Amino acid sequence: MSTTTPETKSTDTTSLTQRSDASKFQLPQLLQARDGKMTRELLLSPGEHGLGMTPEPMAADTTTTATCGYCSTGCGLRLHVRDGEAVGLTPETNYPVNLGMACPKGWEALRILESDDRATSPMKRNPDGGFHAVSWDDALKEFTEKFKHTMDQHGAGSVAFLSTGQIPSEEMAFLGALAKFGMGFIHGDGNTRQCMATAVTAYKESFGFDAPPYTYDDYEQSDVMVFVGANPCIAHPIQWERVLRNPNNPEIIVIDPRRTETAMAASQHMQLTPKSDLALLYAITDQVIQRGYVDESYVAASTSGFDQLAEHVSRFSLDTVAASSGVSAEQIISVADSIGRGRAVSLWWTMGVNQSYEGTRVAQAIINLALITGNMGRPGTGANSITGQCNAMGSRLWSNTTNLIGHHDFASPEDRSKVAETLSIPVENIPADKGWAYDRIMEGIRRGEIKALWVIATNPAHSWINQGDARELLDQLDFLVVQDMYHSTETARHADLILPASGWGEKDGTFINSERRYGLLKKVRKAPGEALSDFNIFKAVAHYWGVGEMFAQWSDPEAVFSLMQSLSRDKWCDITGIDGYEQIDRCGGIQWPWSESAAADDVDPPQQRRLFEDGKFPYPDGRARLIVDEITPPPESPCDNYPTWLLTGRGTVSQWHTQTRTSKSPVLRKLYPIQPYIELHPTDAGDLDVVNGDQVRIQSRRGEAVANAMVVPTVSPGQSFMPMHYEATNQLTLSHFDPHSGQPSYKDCAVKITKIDSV
Ligand SMILES: Nc1nc2c(c(=O)[nH]1)N[C@H]1C(S)=C(S)[C@@H](COP(=O)(O)OP(=O)(O)OC[C@H]3O[C@@H](n4cnc5c(=O)[nH]c(N)nc54)[C@H](O)[C@@H]3O)O[C@H]1N2
Ligand SMILES: Nc1nc2c(c(=O)[nH]1)N[C@H]1C(S)=C(S)[C@@H](COP(=O)(O)OP(=O)(O)OC[C@H]3O[C@@H](n4cnc5c(=O)[nH]c(N)nc54)[C@H](O)[C@@H]3O)O[C@H]1N2
Ligand code: SF4
Ligand SMILES: [Mo]
Repeated sequence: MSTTTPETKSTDTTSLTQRSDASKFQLPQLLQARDGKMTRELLLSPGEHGLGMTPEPMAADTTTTATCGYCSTGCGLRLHVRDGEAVGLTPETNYPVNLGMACPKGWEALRILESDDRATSPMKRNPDGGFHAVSWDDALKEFTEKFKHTMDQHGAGSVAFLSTGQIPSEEMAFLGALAKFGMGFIHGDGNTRQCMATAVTAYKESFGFDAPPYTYDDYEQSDVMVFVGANPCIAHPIQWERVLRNPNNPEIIVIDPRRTETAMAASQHMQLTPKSDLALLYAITDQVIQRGYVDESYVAASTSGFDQLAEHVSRFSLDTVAASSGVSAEQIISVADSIGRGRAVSLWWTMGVNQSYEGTRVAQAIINLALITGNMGRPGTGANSITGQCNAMGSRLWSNTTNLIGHHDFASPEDRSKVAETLSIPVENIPADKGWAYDRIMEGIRRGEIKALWVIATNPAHSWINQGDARELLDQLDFLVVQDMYHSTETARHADLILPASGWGEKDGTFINSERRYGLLKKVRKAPGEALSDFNIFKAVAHYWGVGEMFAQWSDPEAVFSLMQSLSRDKWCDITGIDGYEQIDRCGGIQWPWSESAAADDVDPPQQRRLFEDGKFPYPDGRARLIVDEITPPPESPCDNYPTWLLTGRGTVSQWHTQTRTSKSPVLRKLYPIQPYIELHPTDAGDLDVVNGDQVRIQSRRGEAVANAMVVPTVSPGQSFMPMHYEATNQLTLSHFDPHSGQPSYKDCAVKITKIDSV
């Protein structure tokens, strides 16, 4: 299968995307001209074809607020609406998350909706490799026939979906329920496997529930903050602003192999050898214990496993760990003292931990430190995983991928009955098998077991680890459907069918941010051409598959929100007390949990709430588990042939992931290097005879890439760093995973760097 870029759209459709005045659109004529049978108007009118599609009304206000659709900070944005169409935005001053601030991505959120490569009609691959536009009717028939045929021939396990942390919870819930209960899929996962799976597994095992305990107010209430493998200056800039507002002159400790923007602002930077976190955290824990900082009454009342923990960490002597981690014994003691003496200590982690082949145990080492020092459930404390995408937390609760929808368990007959009853679907439609995670789906393709794949709002041909291999696997499929806002993504190039989706600003629903806050996104723009919200695409698929009736009550996003509320009843993530979207809007978002009983007095929820204030955890005995494990070496360390560590991650505030969105803004494009670059230490650059800006070749055992050298002292000698935003980066990375969470270990492999001599 070739990888040609889809052909450009007709002039008519291009002009559609560029016009800002909705009233001038002449959709019916345009679409009828291309397809006499089914226009978007028909598709959207409930009566026609029995589709029951939701009309997509425009907001009529002059201004309205919505939660940003990029990172998990979940800033509130005020949208300025003229003639039913948002024409500008400003950060919302009266929103408890961002208090009037936004980063450049947020400011530019509307601009990127207008772009020539927006997918404006379904597109089907031609036999010669190109694409041609087809009607929704043709596309949906093709979709249904191909998936049904594959399942008939090879069984329910031969198909899968891969989704995202970037669509609203209601759409995730719909997709997961439709695919697994309606269409009979067994396998489905999301890009949150690349991102949050480790934190989920760590919390579930340690607390008994996937429950990040904090609220952003904790950034302002701590007196000691420890950031492990997190660079919030770049990746969560408005959360970082909250740190800067802390009035306690907090001590900030950063554990990161690079001297990041965040590390530069820290009082202590532990610049450790990559992947030495577990030993380092155990040594710190041992010092905390030895130096008498354990909160014994908290440990006795709220935890189990302290004796094993103490015995285990006692094996991590200062000298050995100092030698292996490159962090001095004095600094280990000093950090232990800071954590031990702090009044309110919070520990935060992100991808430097989650994206590690032993990340689950590293996250749990962080959780252990918070627990044994009693830094939990009080203002300014917590073991706090910062999420990544705008709705990463939504996907954890609602995507129905390897967890049964609403934090239930596929393996549990009681959970299956509860879900079936709540959703009014036959219980036998709910598989008892939780299905495969992302890495296993990819391996399933390799073995020829997965033959058809539906990809929604993610771009694996760029973002999956060891990209060359991933692309080969995508080409091995009999049928690949890509549902995206843009037809030009790296993954769309491998597709057989492209379904055009509307994006943030063009649809309604809820996102859940890092501090468990449900926030609203709103439709303030018409999607271009025939693009439909993912919600309406799922509805149309349900109809064409013949299960429209099963989803009759899934009429619009708010109706699905109400189903989600029922599913959450009596769980830690209970949201039965929320009085619909209106209350979420009025209250500046609402954090879970907010149960009916909490709401009994008819009060609005307080704006800043944290979990575990009473020292009780979700396990039946109310105790958190202190979990430890053996250290394992990285599978690929630098050697003679590949002498340099390659670290990867976020490069600038203005770049988002695979750049399908951020590259569309002229303003953002000015704020980051367009060409791929690699950060090198001056000593290494000198050895390679490379100066800033020189082109270098980077080779790993998987592939090779070319990038400009950025010579900076922020990486250590022997280490290099490439942002993930460039296609080149994952051509180098090594497929390896955390065994507990299945999350890819993106940040450790070995490369060889050579100068490319200019001619
Ligand atoms: N501007 C921007 N913001 C974003 C995103 C974006 O694409 N662009 N993406 C969002 C998403 S989905 C996510 S998941 C978050 C990610 O947010 P972060 O996790 O903060 O960002 P990263 O740069 O991926 O990784 C953080 C740090 O881990 C360090 N690291 C690498 N190896 C190790 C190690 O062995 N140990 C330790 N301790 N640290 C290590 C890296 O040097 C890096 O500084 O950002 C979100 N915010
Ligand atoms: N080397 C390396 N690789 C990494 C990482 C790293 O640190 N290092 N980080 C990993 C992490 S944490 C993450 S989260 C992943 C992210 O990886 P991806 O999910 O592949 O990256 P995105 O560019 O966010 O892709 C989202 C896609 O959804 C589309 N889209 C946006 N909104 C909508 C919508 O509403 N509907 C539909 N249908 N489509 C939409 C966008 O156009 C885009 O194509 O990358 C991972 N890859
Ligand atoms: S910090 Fe995150 S949520 Fe806030 S404006 Fe920037 S991208 Fe949007
Ligand atoms: Mo992520």
